[in-house]
Amino acid sequence: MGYTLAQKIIKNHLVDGEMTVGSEIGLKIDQTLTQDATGTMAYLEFEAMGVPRVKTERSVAYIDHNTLQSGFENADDHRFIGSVAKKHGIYFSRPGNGICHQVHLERFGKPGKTLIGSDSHTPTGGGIGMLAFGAGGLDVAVAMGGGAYYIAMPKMVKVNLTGKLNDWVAAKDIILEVLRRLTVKGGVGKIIEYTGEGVKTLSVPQRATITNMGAELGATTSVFPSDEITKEFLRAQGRVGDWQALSADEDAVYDEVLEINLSELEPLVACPHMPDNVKAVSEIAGMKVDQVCIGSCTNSSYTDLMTVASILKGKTVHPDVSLSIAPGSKQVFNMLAQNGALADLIASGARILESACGPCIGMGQSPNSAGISLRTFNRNFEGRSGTKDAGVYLLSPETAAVSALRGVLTDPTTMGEAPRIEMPKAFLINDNMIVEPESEENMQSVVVLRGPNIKEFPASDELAENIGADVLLKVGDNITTDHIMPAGAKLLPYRSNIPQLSNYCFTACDEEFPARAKKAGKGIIVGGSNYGQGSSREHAALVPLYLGIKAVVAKSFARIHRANLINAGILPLVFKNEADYDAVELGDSLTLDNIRRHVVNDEPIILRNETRGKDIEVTCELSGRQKDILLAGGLLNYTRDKA
Ligand code: MIC
Ligand code: SF4
Repeated sequence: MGYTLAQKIIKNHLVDGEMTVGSEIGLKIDQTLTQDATGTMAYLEFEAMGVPRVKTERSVAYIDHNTLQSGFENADDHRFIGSVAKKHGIYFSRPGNGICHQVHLERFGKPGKTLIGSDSHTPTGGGIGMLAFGAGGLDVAVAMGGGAYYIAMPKMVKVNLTGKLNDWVAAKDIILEVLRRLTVKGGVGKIIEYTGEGVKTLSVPQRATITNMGAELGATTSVFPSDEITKEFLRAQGRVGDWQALSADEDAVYDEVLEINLSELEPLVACPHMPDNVKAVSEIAGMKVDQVCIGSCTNSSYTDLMTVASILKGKTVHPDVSLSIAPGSKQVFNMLAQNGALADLIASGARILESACGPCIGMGQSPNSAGISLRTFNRNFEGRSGTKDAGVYLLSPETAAVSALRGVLTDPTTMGEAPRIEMPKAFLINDNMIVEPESEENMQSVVVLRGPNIKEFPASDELAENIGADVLLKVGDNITTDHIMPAGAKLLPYRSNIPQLSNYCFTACDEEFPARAKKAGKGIIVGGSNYGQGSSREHAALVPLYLGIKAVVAKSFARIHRANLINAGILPLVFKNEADYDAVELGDSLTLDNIRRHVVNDEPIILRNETRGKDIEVTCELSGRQKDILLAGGLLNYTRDKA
């Protein structure tokens, strides 16, 4: 029996466990990346581990999220990350160089290698045949120190692409179609592999759009084969030596197959407030638009922005629309400047932003009250844009650009001839914004620069024998980490200041939660299904830890967040019968007895609702390693104990 592409890469990197679906496997990690919003914490954790120099083939620290710098905090964090990187053997991509995933694809990613990044969209690397995962900062710190990365061996899903995209239909429409069919929890525990004749019609940036947004399926990761198209992309990046051919075996066996005929797709749009709330653009065309934002790690490549420039050329953005454009990298930005396309964008009235995440994470450009914002991004969770009552729609650069001109959501297929943009034979290569680390001999001389905004990492205790605590919050299905620990321009500067962040935990759902938690000193959270979807931010676990949360009981968890809870020493418990979700209410007193013993021996766990006199069965499926981490009170304690 042959292997799928992902199974081949896993097999080459397996250092622990067996490749049976659901069981825990440890993977050797070749490359890591961090961004600044999760990076400060990751590097504090790396320092706490006491490893002098990273042991990976390549580790890169990017600055792309917190670039607004409305106070000293972000600039201090950039300096901290820059100096820590220099000292410990990490390449440093300076602010202005671009969004981590775009730059990593251009300059560092290699087919067949493993990559983990402290950002949920790290699977973008699957566009050039890498096996790339989003992870919490602690997992990235451990990988930098040479430790394995642990996941549950995923199921394999094949998406068989046939046909060819019609004019005006984009890669974004392919992944929106997958989201429409599988939903935001349809990818949990699965790797999505793209195969079939249709793959040959897609460029690397198009493939990367698709693997990037596989994060919204909850998938472990997504991957494309590495073929001649990959080779030409790497050649154009001056890195053809990094190429190798990779594909699944003919007789590979998949757990699930999805057929998509590219010729049958039409422009699609994800409506508020979930990426899987997908409709055809033609269904809701004509809706008045207030804002259009083009960019983000999903759609800010050279070809994306050249397409936009050719649509806008010689025209003016509709008077009622604010259009912002953020190129994904300095390479893209510079190429647009050199070939004149930037002049076309400026002339049309577009507001050009620096190469960074920007509006995608609420760093500026929040829409007006109840505003309708069309974005080429990957997430449209309620409030993420910074305007709570805004309606954010996710769509392709093509649909975004034509709608910006018309002032209403417009089906681009009604616009006549589509622009044709060729992939460049050679990209503009200038790595002057990537700082190399200090040599091993001189690394001791580097002084790490810490600002006053960096506060202690919250301490966690060993898992208690008995837990008694009240339900401090009860929430519904599909709670995102943006609900748990909101981001945006006001809060992102405090990513290294957990005490300050704690005042905003869950305020998107319940303004009173932080005060209630501080008063109680300890508590339990009750959630629905797919709890913790979205971002990889470990702050969504560290802040609850700081607030005394001992356990989260939910119908099901998203992968990265569940791992972050375990890493923080918080119990992720699952209702054995989903209906028991209704048997606990806000304020109920709950007890868990002999929990250490039950966890160690895989015994049934009873959650007793003292208020209602009801016993509820919950489960906590853990690998041996995860048990040890929880017993120790988190991954940091566990790693220290082991050392
Ligand atoms: C996001 O898109 O939500 C982020 C901001 O990039 C996060 C990381 C973070 O919260 O810092 C992610 O996707 O992991
Ligand atoms: Fe940045 Fe947005 Fe991509 Fe997250 S999804 S890495 S905030 S561009």
